[in-house]
Amino acid sequence: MPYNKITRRKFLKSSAIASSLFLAFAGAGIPVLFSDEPKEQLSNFSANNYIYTSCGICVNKCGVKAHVEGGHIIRLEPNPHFPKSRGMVCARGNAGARLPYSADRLKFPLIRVGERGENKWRKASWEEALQMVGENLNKVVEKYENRSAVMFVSTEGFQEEFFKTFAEAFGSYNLLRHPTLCLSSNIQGFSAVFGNYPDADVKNAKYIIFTGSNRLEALITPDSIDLMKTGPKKLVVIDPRFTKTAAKANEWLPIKVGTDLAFALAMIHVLINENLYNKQFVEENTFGFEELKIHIQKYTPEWAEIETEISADKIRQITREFAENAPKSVYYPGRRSSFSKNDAELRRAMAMVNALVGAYNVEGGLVQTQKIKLNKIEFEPVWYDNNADDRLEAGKVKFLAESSGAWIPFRNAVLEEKPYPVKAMMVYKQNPVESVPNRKKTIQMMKSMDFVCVIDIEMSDTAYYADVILPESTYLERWDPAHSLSGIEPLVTFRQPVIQPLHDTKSCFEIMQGLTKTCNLETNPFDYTIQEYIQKQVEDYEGAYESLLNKGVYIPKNIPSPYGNRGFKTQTKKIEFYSDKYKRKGLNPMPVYETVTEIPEGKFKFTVGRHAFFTHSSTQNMDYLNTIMKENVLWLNTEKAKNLGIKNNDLVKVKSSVGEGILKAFVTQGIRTDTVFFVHGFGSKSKGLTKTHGIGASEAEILEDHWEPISGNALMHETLVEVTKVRS
Ligand SMILES: Nc1nc2c(c(=O)[nH]1)N[C@H]1C(S)=C(S)[C@@H](COP(=O)(O)OP(=O)(O)OC[C@H]3O[C@@H](n4cnc5c(=O)[nH]c(N)nc54)[C@H](O)[C@@H]3O)O[C@H]1N2
Ligand SMILES: Nc1nc2c(c(=O)[nH]1)N[C@H]1C(S)=C(S)[C@@H](COP(=O)(O)OP(=O)(O)OC[C@H]3O[C@@H](n4cnc5c(=O)[nH]c(N)nc54)[C@H](O)[C@@H]3O)O[C@H]1N2
Ligand code: SF4
Ligand SMILES: [Mo]
Repeated sequence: MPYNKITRRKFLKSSAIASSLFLAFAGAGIPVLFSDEPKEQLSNFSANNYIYTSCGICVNKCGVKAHVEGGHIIRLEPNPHFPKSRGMVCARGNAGARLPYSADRLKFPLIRVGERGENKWRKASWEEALQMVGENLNKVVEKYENRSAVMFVSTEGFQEEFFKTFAEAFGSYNLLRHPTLCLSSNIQGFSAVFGNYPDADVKNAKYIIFTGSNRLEALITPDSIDLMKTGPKKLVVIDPRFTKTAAKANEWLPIKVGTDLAFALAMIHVLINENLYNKQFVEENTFGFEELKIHIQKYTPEWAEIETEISADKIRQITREFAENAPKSVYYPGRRSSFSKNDAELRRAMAMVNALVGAYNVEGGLVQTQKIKLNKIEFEPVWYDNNADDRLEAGKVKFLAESSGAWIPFRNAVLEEKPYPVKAMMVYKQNPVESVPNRKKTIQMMKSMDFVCVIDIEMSDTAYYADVILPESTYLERWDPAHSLSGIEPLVTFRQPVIQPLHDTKSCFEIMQGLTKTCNLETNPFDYTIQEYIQKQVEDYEGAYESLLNKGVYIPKNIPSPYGNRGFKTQTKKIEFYSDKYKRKGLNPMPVYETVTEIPEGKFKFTVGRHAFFTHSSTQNMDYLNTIMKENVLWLNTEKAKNLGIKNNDLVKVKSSVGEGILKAFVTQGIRTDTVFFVHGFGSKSKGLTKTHGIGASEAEILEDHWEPISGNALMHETLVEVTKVRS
């Protein structure tokens, strides 16, 4: 067999950290997994009724102070010691207080008894469930003689590192994470130019352009709060939809979907041709300016007007204002960039606009983030006979992030069973049935597996198609490792339980300890308690562990100023307007615009996006949040609605080439005539999500599975749909 057979094993010498640690904890032994003993005493619990931890409802991980009375959560309040969230807990963060008490939680392990997706389960003990997972994973490895026949699926989260460690110890290369559904092309584009993916100094910027960034609904801390509290002198929002951020902007430019690269290239044209760029900065810090100057000549504002439907005069005006306010002006990098086919190149062009005016590593510009380094407990990995080229989708993506994978080409390769079969799936805290475009294909992929295990807190649409479901304790019931949050103001956070687990659930850490045993792994990477792990992580910083326990955060003294040139990690050690690296990969060394496909009469571009009450597909079923919004609705332009005979609240069908959904219409002037939109996370398949099952429509059902080959990112705004009235 050509792929990673368990033939050759090589033991790496563990690093100095690892050996000293293994010595230090040699006496601790493997924690007893299946005892009936109560879990560890909750720290700080008896001392007072406030416990510091961090929110687990979205990627921001805001600091919270849990008010607990008699073992019951009263409220989650903002942690005043936590600068990143600026003293804020959002609606979702507040509603988190109800999460442990949700009736729809997974309360004990479940084993499937009917067909996949038939919703027939039986209750199992942890011993039985973990045993079953171990046996099945080993069976798949034996049958296909390939450890990578098991795929590991997870999204960022504190405990995710234990899941990834387990995957590594297990010996599979096929880890699939969220970035190619989210921001891969953003990271790729900005890093190609700067050598890193910077943050925007929103607090100090005077002029900000948001292009497809909805910061007042798609919350990113501290940006969203800084935008509300201080705000720039001028805010320009480019979005086909009148979002809450657009409502707060000085100008809203409803751009034609997928054409932002034309806008950015025209800005570069104006900056260079009108001599508005920062000559000294460009001379000292950049590479390829002369090539860019020639390359950009064809991209005039008049040309961009035809593509974007934003007037040439407006593009000139915005560019001049941008230059006037520089270097305190920001063409905001944004976060999700799984948009349209030009996206990876758009992000390069946006980086170049910022670079041309010298808005880099200066107050009010883009700033290279800092990160506080934490220790890890290393383990001695068994190196199986495989290598990174054995990733299933290897060779298909030009800049594949091997540790995150690329979802859509990976799924295609599983379905084709090429170059080798992948026949088991372990999922942690990700919901690919709803978060990967083309739901039918994901379900088909899951049905093609010999074995599927999902670790979740509720019966997600992905858990619904599993063989074994392992329930995790919620973020308020468990210890989570320390986590270093990078940014202009970096810090370290963690989680400690604020209440005892309410049901027969375990943390991912405990589950991975259990699977290490039941899979008979050659190595045990979890030979410590979680508190020992956290202490090890922060041991280089005096008082850090105590600070985490007592304040929920640790910030070292003497963090250097974020401003000032710190060099560029590019090939030329300069900001690259021209990329030799791209050229060598057969790509364009400078961004080239590809015209978007026309939208035929009777069709619309389907777009996706955030809502302030919801996190992706995971909070729509939550108490409080579901009360505020019970279903999703289709944003449809007033004029078009009239032509189609559709009125507000009429039931409409949205249909693409891969699927359809039925939901109510929201007739509005706040969206372009050629574009429609609805909020993600409704129309669930799972009957275990009692508030969203069959309510509203699912985006994943309608989205076609387009992707781009530079970063492997999914393209969620390349689907055309038809809208028809079902009934009034
Ligand atoms: N259609 C559509 N697809 C999208 C997007 C979109 O807007 N529309 N957005 C894209 C983006 S930007 C991203 S980042 C991805 C995100 O996509 P995912 O990473 O899949 O995130 P969620 O949809 O929030 O699903 C998270 C899952 O984790 C579970 N969960 C929550 N807390 C815990 C916990 O403590 N432990 C465990 N074990 N499980 C937990 C939830 O119940 C849920 O099933 O989606 C992408 N896909
Ligand atoms: N409340 C809340 N906040 C969140 C999250 C959440 O789930 N809920 N998720 C977090 C995560 S993981 C992410 S990735 C971020 C996402 O943060 P953002 O990327 O800011 O938000 P999105 O809502 O995904 O998409 C942004 C906007 O792009 C617009 N758009 C669509 N097509 C185009 C186009 O062609 N051009 C332009 N200019 N605009 C277009 C959409 O109408 C939408 O308003 O949010 C983060 N914050
Ligand atoms: S933005 Fe809201 S949901 Fe996200 S971590 Fe902060 S409080 Fe929690
Ligand atoms: Mo995301």
